[in-house]
Formats: sequence, C-alpha cells, structure tokens
Amino acid sequence: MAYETIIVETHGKVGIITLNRPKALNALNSEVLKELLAASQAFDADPEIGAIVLTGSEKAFAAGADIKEMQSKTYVDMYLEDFFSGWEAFTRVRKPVIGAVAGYALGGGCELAMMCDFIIAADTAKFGQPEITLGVMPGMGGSQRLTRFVGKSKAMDMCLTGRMMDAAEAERSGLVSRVVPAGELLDEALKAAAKIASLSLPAVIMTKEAVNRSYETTLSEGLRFERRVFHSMFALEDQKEGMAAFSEKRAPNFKNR
Ligand code: CO8
Repeated sequence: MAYETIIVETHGKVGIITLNRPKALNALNSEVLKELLAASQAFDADPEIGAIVLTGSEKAFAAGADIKEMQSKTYVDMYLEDFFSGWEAFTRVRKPVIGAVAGYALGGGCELAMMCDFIIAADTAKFGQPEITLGVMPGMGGSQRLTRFVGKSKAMDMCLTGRMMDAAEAERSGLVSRVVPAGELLDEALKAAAKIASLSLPAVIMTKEAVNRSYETTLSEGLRFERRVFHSMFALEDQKEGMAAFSEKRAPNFKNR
C-alpha cells in the first residue's frame, strides 16, 4: 500500500511507522488515522514482525489533532462521526508499540503517544494537552490516560492551563520510560524493540495484555488474570525452551510457539 502521511519501514523484526506531514507538524487528520491503522494492523498480522516503533520528526512527534480539519465541524458532525473513536483501534494492536517522541507531542499527539505501550523520549520532547486554549478539552484520551500516568494534580495542571511538560518532567512523572539524547532516539527505540522482537511472541503479547489489564480491573481480579495467563504459558514450547536454555547456559531459540 502506498502511504501519503506516514513512512513505513522495517528494521529486522521491527516495524517502523514515521508520521510524515512535516508542513503541519504531523497534525493528525483522518488520512493519518486511516494509514496508521492500516500500517499497524499489517505489522500486527505479519509473522516476521515482533514489535513496532511509532515516531515523528525531530521537531514534532505530532502537534495535535488537525485543527483545520476540525474547525468548522458542528456538534452533530462530531457526534454522528463519533469523532476520534477510530483512534482506539490503534490500542488494539496486540504486538508491543514503542512511541519514540522528539519535539512536540501536543493534544492528540500526546494522546497518541500515550496509546503506545511505552514512550521513549528525546531530551527535546515536549508534552502537553493545550486543547483548553482552543476552547475545547482533550478528546482522544488525554483527560483519562494522562491522569493514570501522572496522577490527578499534574493532569489537572496540564489540561487546565495547557502548559507543556519537558522530557525531564515527563520522566519524573512517569509519563515516559526513559529520556535519551535526541540524536540517539531512534537507535534506542529500535534497540528496545529489537530486544522485544527477539523474545517469544506469544509470551510478549500475553505480557502486554496482562499489564493493560491492570488499568481495567480490580487488583484481585488483575492478579487472578495474571496467574491464569502465567499458568497457560506452560503450554508454550517457548517456555520449555527458555527454561532449558537457562539451565544449559545457552541463548534460547524461541519459535513463537
Ligand atoms: N493542526 C493543524 N495544523 C497545525 C497544527 C495542528 N494541531 N499544529 C501546527 N500546525 C501547522 C501550523 O498551522 C503551521 O501551518 P502553516 O505553515 O500553514 O501556517 C505549521 O503547522 C507549522 O506550525 P507553526 O508555524 O505554528 O510552528 P511553530 O514552531 O511556530 O509552533 C507549535 C509550534 C507550538 C506546536 C504550534 O504549531 C501549535 O501551538 N500548534 C497547535 C498545538 C495544539 O493546540 N494542539 C492541540 C490540537 S487539538 C487536539 O489535538 C485534540 C482536540 C480535542 C478536541 C476534542 C474534539 C472532540
């Protein structure tokens, strides 16, 4: 498939999706959504791919939903289209997705980064939910996911004032897993993704599912879910291989079975 708003590449077993609307600082419009879903779902279905990296440019991961696309819509347009609901499909990708963020991740851009499984940030990254300054509020998960990442006080501060958080504050607050020099961002993200892609794919997907479960359920149900999934892993050939390799002091040869 030929893409116009994203660049799609592979690096070994890692799929790379680069948002590519430089003139609009990668603002997210319906074309980006369509292409991002097509590319990520294709990687999800590709047995040669074990993890995905989503990134943007040096200046912007994404500066938000496309304000110009939204500007003239009415309430009825928004309601009937269920505007933004389509983005949730991105969170249903089963393979791990690492967000590699440099520059602006604002509004929908911050929300898209938070839909990734974890975020590695360049030291140039700036996160924010500035929708309030446009007379609206976050509509792609910012009021919900940001609060779960950084807690109520910081989420209120960000959503109500529209101020930006730099990379150091984002790391301190738990929004990103690590901060790296801008020049090393893609390498670091690819290294992390390649490590994940070298592991047992079913174990990786089950692990992602279990961590995500913790957001949706009580602790006791989450622990029960974790234990049951853990038990089920003993049906995997990869569990036998991983533990045998440890005992035999050699590298495992996972077959994704
Ligand atoms: N949408 C459309 N175009 C954009 C966007 C955007 N979000 N952000 C930047 N652009 C465009 C600019 O219009 C400009 O285009 P042009 O050259 O044609 O004028 C080009 O990108 C470059 O931008 P700037 O000249 O502004 O670049 P600067 O370096 O001066 O500034 C900023 C960079 C600070 C990032 C600035 O562009 C900015 O503030 N952008 C908007 C950030 C923002 O408010 N994002 C939130 C958008 S709303 C959202 O994401 C969720 C909406 C939820 C609503 C819920 C509805 C249901």
